[in-house]
Amino acid sequence: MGSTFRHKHLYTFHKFWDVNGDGVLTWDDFRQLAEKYTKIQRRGKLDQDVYKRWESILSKWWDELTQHADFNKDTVVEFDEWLKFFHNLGQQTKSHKELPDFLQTYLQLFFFIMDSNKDGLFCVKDYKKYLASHDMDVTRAKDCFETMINDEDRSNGNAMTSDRFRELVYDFWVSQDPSSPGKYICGTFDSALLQELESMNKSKN
Ligand SMILES: [Ca+2]
Ligand SMILES: [Ca+2]
Ligand SMILES: [Ca+2]
Repeated sequence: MGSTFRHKHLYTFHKFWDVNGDGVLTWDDFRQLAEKYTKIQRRGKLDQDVYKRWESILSKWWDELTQHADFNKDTVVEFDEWLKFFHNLGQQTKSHKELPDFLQTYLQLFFFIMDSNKDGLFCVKDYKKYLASHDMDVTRAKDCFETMINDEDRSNGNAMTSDRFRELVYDFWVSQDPSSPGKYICGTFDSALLQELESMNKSKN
């Protein structure tokens, strides 16, 4: 199911959540995400009260994700289930405003993290910092960023508002079009190796 294009870019996103790197999503990944967000919020410290709050948020996200994406009900979200989940979202929703709650909350947090200088806009400098911190090809940053901006972004000094950013991530998640405007929003994904992706896509059953 789906094209190589979708495999590649949804794999990029899958890696964000597959924190323990075993190729599937489980509660352990979400628990580690709670730790990661605690450290971001507390500047490196694993403050227990803050962690408990994140753990409770992430536990809701995990419940919602498994409800929508764990098709064979084994409490593991395999990569092929992940592809099917986004395929279904593309058919059932028209915009980011119709996404399940946990993805809407995630988009707010994602924008907050991406906007590294916290001026409320996502610009090419923020994009470069993000690519560098994820070991992605920074040399293509300017070109890739330019393919994503529209007239509204140009009137904001070539930068995206939170709403525009969410629109593009939504497009990235659900579009079947290889030249869709949001395809580079999570990075210069097309430097990844196809073989690596194909091995990810094998069912773990
Ligand atoms: Ca995992
Ligand atoms: Ca499953
Ligand atoms: Ca910014």
